[in-house]
Amino acid sequence: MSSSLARLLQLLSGGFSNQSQAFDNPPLYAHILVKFRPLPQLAPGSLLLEQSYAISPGTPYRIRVLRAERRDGALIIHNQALQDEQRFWGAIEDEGRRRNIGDADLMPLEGCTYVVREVGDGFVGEVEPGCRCLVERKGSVAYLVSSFEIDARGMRTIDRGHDPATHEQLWGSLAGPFEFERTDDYRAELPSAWLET
Ligand code: CYC
Repeated sequence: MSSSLARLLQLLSGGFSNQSQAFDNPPLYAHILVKFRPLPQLAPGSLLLEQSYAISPGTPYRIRVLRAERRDGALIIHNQALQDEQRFWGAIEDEGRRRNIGDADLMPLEGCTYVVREVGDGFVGEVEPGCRCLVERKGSVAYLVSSFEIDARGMRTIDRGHDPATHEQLWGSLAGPFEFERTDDYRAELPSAWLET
């Protein structure tokens, strides 16, 4: 029997694409690629996240280091940006460059931790309460309301930005979640020690 943290790490460690959704619903959904890959040299539960538009996989729009852990019986995923992140473009496909990512490169994104719970045979995560995950888009600051669901088949995500004063939605999907199918499986790269806790 593996722990829920181990199962979350195993489900996350993969590649995902919403190709079918994007092809069926242009222009509502861009075609996006998401990959999560273990970073064994960092603290247990650390995964490199890369998100890119399928039309330009070499210039990802978001690179982060996530760290999943159990805290007070609950599962959470910390979100960290990378100093000078362009240094790590392409690292998702290059083990040598992934290994160069060190603790000194990480910048915690306060307020942007996901709180995750087990639902059915998968997990659901939502940005922590408090409206503290502040992001800027086109010159306006918004707080992020984001959730994801993951299971053996794939992942569904929804990101929205809201005005910190009025709580009005400023941007984000009106049409519903991005629906990703699993394209790659990187669970074999998880250190066995991470799965024993
Ligand atoms: C921002 N999207 C964010 C942020 C998070 C996520 C955490 C704010 C903090 C950050 O930049 O890291 C979402 N991060 C995730 C999700 C996971 C994760 C779901 C999986 C566990 O690790 N985002 C998209 C679509 C588009 C979108 C292409 C749909 C509307 O993937 C928009 N997300 C979007 C925008 C921002 C954002 C516009 C804020 C500004 C920016 O980053 O450009």
